[in-house]
Amino acid sequence: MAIHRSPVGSIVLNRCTPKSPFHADVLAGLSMSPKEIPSKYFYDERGSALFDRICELPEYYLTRAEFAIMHRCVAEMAEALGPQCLLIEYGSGSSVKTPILIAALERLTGYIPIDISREHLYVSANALARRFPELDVAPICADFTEPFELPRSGRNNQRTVVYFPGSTIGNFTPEEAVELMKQIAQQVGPGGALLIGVDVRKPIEVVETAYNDRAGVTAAFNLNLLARINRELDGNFNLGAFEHRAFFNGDHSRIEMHLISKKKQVCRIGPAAIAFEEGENIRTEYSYKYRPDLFEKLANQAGFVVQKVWMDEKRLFSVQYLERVAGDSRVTSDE
Ligand code: AVI
Repeated sequence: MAIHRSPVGSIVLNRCTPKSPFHADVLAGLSMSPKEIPSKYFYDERGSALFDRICELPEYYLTRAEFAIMHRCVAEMAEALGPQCLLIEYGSGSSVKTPILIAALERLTGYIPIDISREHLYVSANALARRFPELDVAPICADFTEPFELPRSGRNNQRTVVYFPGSTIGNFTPEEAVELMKQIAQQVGPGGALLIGVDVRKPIEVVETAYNDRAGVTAAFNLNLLARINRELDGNFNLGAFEHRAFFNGDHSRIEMHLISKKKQVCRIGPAAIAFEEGENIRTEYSYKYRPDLFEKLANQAGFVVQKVWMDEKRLFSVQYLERVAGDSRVTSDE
């Protein structure tokens, strides 16, 4: 790559050939104005461990509310899914909610957890295989936002179901969420379904507190992105010169997480130099909070029909059961 200035003039790529998708995406994101880094890069080993800690924080209502729904409503979920499903889990991480579902499903034909973090994936897949010795567990280390191959299943599946808990769908823009659900619709095929965790719009104080915990774990999770760039991409970011900021953007119904430069500075990633003004931000995450009727519109655009919505008692979170519209021309093109 030739030496050049980016259109916004804040990054100089000096004979810098990206070594990996992470490297390419970071350089591309930091050459934009405003700067951004895709949130999927939070989840290296340390980031995944920090996320597990976030899930246990008193302020982070999402995990507890989703657990409560799973415990209370799993029998209804199992009835909706029916017997002999093949279960595919998107972004399985520590797979902590999955055993509740697996234990309730009748004659499950297989379980395919998919995650970007290899270590995390294999540890949790092994634990599940030990806990359910009869179950065929076939983990796939992949970025589920990119095309990936599913193993051929010789079993007699009645239905393929993608389980996508945790409200990770909220980390995509509504347009991206529709595209991702279209991909899922294609993967599950005719008669297939999606069981998905979706965070719900709620008073701003509750949601902002969840992303600004007192113990600073979310801040450490956010700053770990810069530490990861230092570790993996030969970066020299001074973590003390950036701060975590998270706020609710009501117009878009989303939490926005940013890293703010505390001063004017130039940081390096290998030979590339990235200039920051004081107060300049890097957007690191969106987390959309949906009114159920608005999420239903997205599901319909992707070729799904919402059959059932379960919520916790405080109506903080939802788990939704979506069935693929039979013969939907939007998702059947290459089947
Ligand atoms: C994984 N995802 C649903 C989390 C969320 O709440 O959007 C990631 C997270 N970011 C900060 N805290 C948790």
